[in-house]
Amino acid sequence: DEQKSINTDIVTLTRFILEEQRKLGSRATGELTLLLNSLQFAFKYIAHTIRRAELVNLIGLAGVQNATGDDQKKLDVIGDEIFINAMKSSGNVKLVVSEEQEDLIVFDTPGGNYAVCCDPIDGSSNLDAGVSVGTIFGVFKLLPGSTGNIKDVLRSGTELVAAGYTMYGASAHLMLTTGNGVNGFTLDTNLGEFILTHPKLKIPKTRAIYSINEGNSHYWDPKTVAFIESLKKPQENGKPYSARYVGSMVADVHRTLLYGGLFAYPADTKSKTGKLRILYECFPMAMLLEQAGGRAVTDKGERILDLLPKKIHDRSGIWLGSEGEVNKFIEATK
Ligand code: P6P
Repeated sequence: DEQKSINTDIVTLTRFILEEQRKLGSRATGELTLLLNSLQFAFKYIAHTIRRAELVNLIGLAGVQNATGDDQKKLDVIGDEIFINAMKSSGNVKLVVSEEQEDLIVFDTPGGNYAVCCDPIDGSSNLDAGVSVGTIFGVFKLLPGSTGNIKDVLRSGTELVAAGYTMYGASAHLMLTTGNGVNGFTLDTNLGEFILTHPKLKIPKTRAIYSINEGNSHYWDPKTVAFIESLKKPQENGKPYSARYVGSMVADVHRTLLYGGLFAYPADTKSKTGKLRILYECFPMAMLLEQAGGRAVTDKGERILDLLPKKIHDRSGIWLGSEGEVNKFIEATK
């Protein structure tokens, strides 16, 4: 009956982060805990703003272009401002790299030992169609003795201390890793709390789903064309792969994390270095996938997290998902 189904011991994100901090014992300064709490406020406020967008007609072009030349939608600009203000007021963040900002932002407020890279509203081109979009983030600790400069973010993804995304769909889903596995939280709008709903999430080792924009196939490497074609043939079990592509990275990666499969945005003759940005799309998703037992590699099969970006908006081709599916790609195209 109703009584039995009520969980009287829910784990909120706040409680979860504090429990994680306690596990670290004296090594934990509590700073990352405070930073994650500022991040969760930003996600709650962006979720709230996106929900209202349809109502208060915020949707539509803001008439400006962002650093990477995408048409900027009003919500892109608002999401970016919400995020930057939440990071600045946290007192823990020294610098921010945002898809929406050409240069990195160094806060003049004293203190702050972290650098946050983010795409405030990834997939925003789908907003008007009500498709799920999301905020993707990666957190670096400043280099020893640094007061905050570009060297704190032009580094290997293996140095990230936290990464994840919040997908704004029917509910807001936050998938987070601090290097100790992946945990998923769902925003309860009545409580205003993210609740732990996917503890210790692991991606299935294989799944016959591939997720790629086949509209680019004319520009792909021939080996990529042959590999994707091979997935369309009946496999050992007599069935071909299913194709699933939303066109919003957060939505495509979220489905891949939960169901398994292979997501890819390869570099090609049209986008020679790929489309997705290393610092705030490839690195965070690669850390999440590896922490969930999956893989994330470049078109040549190298580990995404080992890349070293030279500029803050550098891009890379990316293949991520179930270990078995990424291995299949590497085997077929080496
Ligand atoms: P395409 C959205 O604009 C985005 O940056 C990612 O969220 C998404 O994976 C990709 O671009 C979609 O690109 O070329 O398939 O529309």
